[in-house]
Amino acid sequence: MQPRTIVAAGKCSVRSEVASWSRASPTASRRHLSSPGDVPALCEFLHEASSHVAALGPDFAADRDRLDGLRQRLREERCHLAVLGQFKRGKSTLVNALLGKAVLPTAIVPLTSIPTFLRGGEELSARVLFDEGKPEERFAGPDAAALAEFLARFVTESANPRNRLGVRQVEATCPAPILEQGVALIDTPGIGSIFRHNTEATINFLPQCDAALFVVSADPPITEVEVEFLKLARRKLARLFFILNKADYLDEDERRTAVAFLQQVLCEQVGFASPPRVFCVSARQGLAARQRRDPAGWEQSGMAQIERQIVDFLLNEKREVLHGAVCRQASDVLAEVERRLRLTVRSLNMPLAELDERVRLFEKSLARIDEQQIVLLKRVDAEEHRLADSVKQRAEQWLPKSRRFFEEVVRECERQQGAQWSEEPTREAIAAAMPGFFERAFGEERRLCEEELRDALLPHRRRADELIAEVHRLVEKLFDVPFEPPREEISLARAELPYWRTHRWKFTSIGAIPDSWIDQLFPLRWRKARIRRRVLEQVEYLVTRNVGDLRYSMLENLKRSVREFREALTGSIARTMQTTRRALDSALGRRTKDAAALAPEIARLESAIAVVRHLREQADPRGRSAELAAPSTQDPGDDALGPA
Ligand SMILES: Nc1nc2c(ncn2[C@@H]2O[C@H](COP(=O)(O)OP(=O)(O)OP(=O)(O)O)[C@@H](O)[C@H]2O)c(=O)[nH]1
Ligand SMILES: [Mg+2]
Repeated sequence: MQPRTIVAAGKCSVRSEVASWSRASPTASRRHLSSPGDVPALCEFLHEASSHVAALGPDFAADRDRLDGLRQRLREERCHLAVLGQFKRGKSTLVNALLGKAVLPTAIVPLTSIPTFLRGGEELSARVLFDEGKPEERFAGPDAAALAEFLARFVTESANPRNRLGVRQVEATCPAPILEQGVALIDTPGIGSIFRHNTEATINFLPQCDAALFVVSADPPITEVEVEFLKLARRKLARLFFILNKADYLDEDERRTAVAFLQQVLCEQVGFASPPRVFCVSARQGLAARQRRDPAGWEQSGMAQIERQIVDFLLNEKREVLHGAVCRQASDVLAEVERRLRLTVRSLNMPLAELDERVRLFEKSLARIDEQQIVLLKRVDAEEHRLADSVKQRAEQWLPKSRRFFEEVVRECERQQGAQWSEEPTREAIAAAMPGFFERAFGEERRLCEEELRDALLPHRRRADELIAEVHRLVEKLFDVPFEPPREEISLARAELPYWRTHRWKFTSIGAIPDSWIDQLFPLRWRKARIRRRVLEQVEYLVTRNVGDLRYSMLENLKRSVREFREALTGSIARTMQTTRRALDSALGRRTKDAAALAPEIARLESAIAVVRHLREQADPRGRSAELAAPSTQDPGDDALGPA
């Protein structure tokens, strides 16, 4: 799109320029931008702003990229909605119903063992990622049943017991209206089954979800495992909705009783202050209704309510927060553009000798800021070493903790089996407990590591902000261009996919048949001692390997987080320095022209400043752009552009 204002600048006055811009897009933008749900209007605004900024020349390419990045972020925004619950409550069926297609495997035995992440797409497809460099597996094709069959090979306990295939992540796309609206659905392994690591893995990835549907059913009523899980989930999830599934088994009276019972438990045992709303549905009937395109059946199944009330609510709520953040960031980018335009204008108007002198002073001070940046980066390096030591120390502590835990598992087996104590069931018990124990350890470690990292890096982030502010203050002092410190730090960074890892913790393997034969030849006490020695050797081996993996994962996470932090930090300081330098260079370059030749140049820049200010006011009508009068562009005609 050809930018309207700036290309034409220089041929007309600032007043007519800005006035014509205002006429071209009257109050419409203002009205749209103030409505948080209107993502298309905000996208259009960002596109327009980006075109204006791009037309200012290559020195503004990074600002244009930032505006384009915001637009991209807005477009890609998704609400991550997980479906949680005890095994066999109908979670996978509920996701299928919301999609209108049976793409996830379902069964009457505990099944889903690995989370599946579903996004919108033009056709059905899936991708399975593995640990240890194994090539990914892909599916594409129109057949939902074939996709379900493909997924069943990887995400089910029966086909991939204890994740022996080493699956790390499973993603699928599906052309479904709910996914196109911006919801991403995550089907999760059931909690409380005999596969305890499934429960722990689900708990570990809760912080990556925006909200969850917690699925229960009347038969059996909510269990102790669910209550315990909910106590945890409540702390980690901002939004939790309750679904009573399999309502088709119940008549009206039974439904009322089941809902009342569930609400009572949620208040008395989970700690809700007032009874949360419970949605009664039949996911199975809902899916069937969707498949035969029967809107009345869909409504009757109760699923329509979930779609309407929960999903719409979540999307709007999330959009509102994001809308505000994007507007403020767009306003900050435009403020920065405006600041540099002013700097160039100010420099063009300055006597040449004075300009040279000030640029020299500016460069001298920048060298000092550069040095401080190097000191800052050294401190971040030292912080990384300190944090890595702390991760290593904590990992060491997991060794005795896990030894104690598994020695107790061994003792418990011995107690239970008495004189019949044998090796094989003990190894099985260790194998069953190992992934769950380490999933929990992983969750605890990650939480601690994140807290420590945040506390450690915050002062350095502040110091970097101070250095950036110093560059701005320098410009303010030398060139009289006002500086506005950023109002708040808004992080829009969000992983496209939740970054959970499905770990493959090491567990027991081969039985020791020959040893157990020999054992029979010994008296009971000796036999037990032999078994104990062998299983404890095995415990030691497994515990050491798993703690090693835990430590490796944590150190890798730490390295990645610090690297990203360092890049963001140096990036923002360097950007501020470079762009300011370029604004000055550009002014110095133009100063070789004679004064008369500069007049249209200055008029063009002033007109651009007026346009950028106008854009800022739209992005952030209550922001401070309006308060900051622009001395060089102050023009009676600008009054029309005052704050809304
Ligand atoms: N009657 C009835 N049966 C249902 C309903 N929803 C699911 N089921 C059945 O319940 C069984 C379990 O369904 P799944 O969707 O596999 O349950 P899940 O919660 O994903 O199970 P896991 O993955 O093992 O945790 C299947 O036989 C489904 O057909 C429902 O609304 N009504
Ligand atoms: Mg399932």
